Amino acid sequence: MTIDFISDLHLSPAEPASTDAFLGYLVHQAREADALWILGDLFEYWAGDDDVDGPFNTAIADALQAFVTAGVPTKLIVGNRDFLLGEAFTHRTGVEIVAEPVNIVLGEQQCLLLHGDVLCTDDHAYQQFRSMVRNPAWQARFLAQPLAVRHEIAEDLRAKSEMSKQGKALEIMDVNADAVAQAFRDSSASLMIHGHTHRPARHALNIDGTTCIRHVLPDWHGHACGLRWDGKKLQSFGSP
Ligand code: LP5
Ligand code: MN
Repeated sequence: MTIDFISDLHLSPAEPASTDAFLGYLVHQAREADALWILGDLFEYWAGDDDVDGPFNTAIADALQAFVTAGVPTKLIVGNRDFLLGEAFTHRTGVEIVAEPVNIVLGEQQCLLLHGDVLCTDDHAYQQFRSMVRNPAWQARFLAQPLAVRHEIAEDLRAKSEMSKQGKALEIMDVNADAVAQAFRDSSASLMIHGHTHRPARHALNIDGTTCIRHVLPDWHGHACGLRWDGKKLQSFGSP
């Protein structure tokens, strides 16, 4: 059983290299897998499922639909950029959206999958922002606006985010050790895979006397990369 895990592609018309890498990955390397997990931030941002057939998104949706139809089941956990992906996207592409955290079995081990932003509990401003935009009433009000307006708001939020990150210490934008330990305890998993922080690594941790491994996925920046489970072990692919 071969399973690929990818995240943080941040696909957008402004980054054609990542789009090309993703389209190429879906017709070549990913076809060797028996399943694909996308752990959030597939898109730079997602303004709502009614944008799935917009000029840029059509190519991505078509490629995903062809990939799933070719026989590779694909599941997705939403990220902080594309949390508005929903049922219509699933209907269009065949990609199943699953609520985080997800427990899967890899070999003999339980493995916890998540985007990773919930672990960044020291970033109080972000967690407050997250609670606001994950509120269904807030989302309904946002989605009731015309698509062009939503694009403007999303672009504005991206700019605000970039600005606000400049004023934050790097440590607060990483995961909090206690939040990681608690996630391991709550799930009984000994493996964890997440993205979001853009700090690809393999961290070995002692949680209550058990060695637990936290894998952090890389972001794409124009080339396909992630982790592959080959039936026995997890290995990075595509990282420079
Ligand atoms: O994304 P990234 O890597 O730059 O930084 C994240 C956190 N930022 C975000 C914001 C996203 O980048 C923008 C999301 C676009 C989604 C568009 C679709 C739908 C929008 C509305 C849906 C209901 O997630 C950043 C973290 C960083 O990760 C590291 O973990 O620090 O957090 C922030 O920058 C948040 C700020 O600290 C606080 C919020 C500033 C903006 C407040 C404006 C609120 C008004 C909203 C009006 C629409
Ligand atoms: Mn993210």
